[in-house]
Amino acid sequence: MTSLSGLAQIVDEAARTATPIAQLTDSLPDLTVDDGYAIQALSVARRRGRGERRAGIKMGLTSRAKMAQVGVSEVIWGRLTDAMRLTEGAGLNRARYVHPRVEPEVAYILKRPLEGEVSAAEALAAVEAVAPAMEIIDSRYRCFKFALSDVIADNSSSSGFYVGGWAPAATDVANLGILMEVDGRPVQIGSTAAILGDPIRSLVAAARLVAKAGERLEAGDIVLAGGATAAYPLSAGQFVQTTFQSLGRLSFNVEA
Ligand code: OOG
Ligand code: MG
Repeated sequence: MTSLSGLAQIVDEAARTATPIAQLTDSLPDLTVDDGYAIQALSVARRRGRGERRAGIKMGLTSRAKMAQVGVSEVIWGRLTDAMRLTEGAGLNRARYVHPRVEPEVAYILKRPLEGEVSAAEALAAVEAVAPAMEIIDSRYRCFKFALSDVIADNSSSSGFYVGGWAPAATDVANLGILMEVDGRPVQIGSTAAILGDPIRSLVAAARLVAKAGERLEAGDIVLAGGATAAYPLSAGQFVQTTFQSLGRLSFNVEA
């Protein structure tokens, strides 16, 4: 059997070179969720070896819309690096991705570490600020199709993220309207409440899941709470804008 580090090299190279690959479970149907997280950790270690720094974590499949879109119903997580952070106004380079999609999210930034079983109040007390965000997901698997252990191994499809202006941690983000538009046309309408009923629950889940891997959330970490709506496919030439009630608006152009 191919070693976990061999599999980490496969998913990392696919991401680095924007080359689609077969699902790992096609040839390794017994690949477990734990294997998936081990591959993810090894593949992100390769990124660190190339100089990328920890930026935080992303939660995935925290809304029904997202679970239904990809046919996987488990909350998952992945690792964010500084190289994945995109600057508003800088545009998204389509050529760097296999088949990118965008989804509206909420971002938290922490002022204190969080670890293991915490309450929503404890999670909130560790938050420095909250912001509107958009995640660019890009499964490296052909046709964006995967099983649970595949997507986890592929760093839960994470590939980029935009964060808007930070608002005080006390801002109520439990149920804010979201409108995502492409070229002035609404493509997704939703609410932050779609994220586990309240995005703070995603932060609670993040602390628990990351602890299972023997790690913790650190001060300075950004935590993306997960897509509030289904993701929308991107192509060159589009202008994407998302408006979040109370939190504001963020946008980018997709460049060829
Ligand atoms: C998996 C990643 C899910 C989210 O916000 O739910 C995710 C995928 O949809 O490819 O990022
Ligand atoms: Mg996401």
